[in-house]
Amino acid sequence: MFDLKAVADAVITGNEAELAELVRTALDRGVPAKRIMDEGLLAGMDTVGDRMESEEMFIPEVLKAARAMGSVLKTLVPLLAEEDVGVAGSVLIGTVKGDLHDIGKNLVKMMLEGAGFKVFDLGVDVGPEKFLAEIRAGSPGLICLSSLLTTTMPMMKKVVDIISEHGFRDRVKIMVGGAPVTQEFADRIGADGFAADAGSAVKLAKTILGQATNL
Ligand code: B1M
Repeated sequence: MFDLKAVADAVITGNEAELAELVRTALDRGVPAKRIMDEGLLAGMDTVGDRMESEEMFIPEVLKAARAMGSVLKTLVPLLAEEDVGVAGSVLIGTVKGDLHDIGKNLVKMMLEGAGFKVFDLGVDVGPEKFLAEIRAGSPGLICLSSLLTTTMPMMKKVVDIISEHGFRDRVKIMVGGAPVTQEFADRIGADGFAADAGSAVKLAKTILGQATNL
């Protein structure tokens, strides 16, 4: 029986070397990657969020935790991703303007790649004009927007609006996600879908692009 609380604690303390070792050991002992992710990494990051809110942890410590978590995603994500899909389409992904959170966005990106999507990552703090320029330059079938702050959620609507205003709305599908985002919000801003986590993002992307391109 492997204690995943140790994994969560290594995220909380931002101990990268210990976290890598614990994740390796857990995998060696046959703990499923999904359990390591849910009960270890995400549980740890939830505690970080709570402590941030109650001002027991501050930005430098939160960043350390975020870096530690990011460092083991490369090991875990390929194990989480489904293997049975061919290339399903191309996706443009980014965290919207004003928002610098990228762990969840990176997780969604890696899971989509693992599922056979070609993903172009615009990074964080991406404005509506940048999304528009990239849609013009390439031909993504799907745009994935991430927002972790209630204050940056309205930026998602701006992205949807600029795409519509420039006549691209019927050519691209738009999915939104991030901790404060809901299905109701997605409907309200005219997005095509909402995904609560990286696994559902992959499923929804397949459905949406399947609908769009009859794959
Ligand atoms: Co920030 N932060 N932060 N932060 N931070 C939150 C989001 C917060 C909830 C913490 C809290 O107070 N409890 C709070 C937001 C409150 C609110 O808006 N209601 C907050 C705040 C206030 C802030 C600052 C304003 C703090 C300050 O400066 N005073 C500041 C803002 C900076 C900015 O962006 N402009 C800030 C800064 C930071 C750090 C830079 C220190 C760091 C980010 C580092 C990084 O990302 N590289 C950080 C962190 C780490 C967090 C918490 C602790 C963890 C976020 C995370 O990575 N979770 C977070 C608290 C929390 O969420 N519990 C918090 C793990 C990740 C795997 O989950 O991102 O939810 P998540 O992604 C999930 C799903 O949401 C979904 O799938 C992912 C995987 O399952 N998903 C998508 C995400 N994007 C998707 C896109 C899709 C589909 C699904 O496309 C279709």
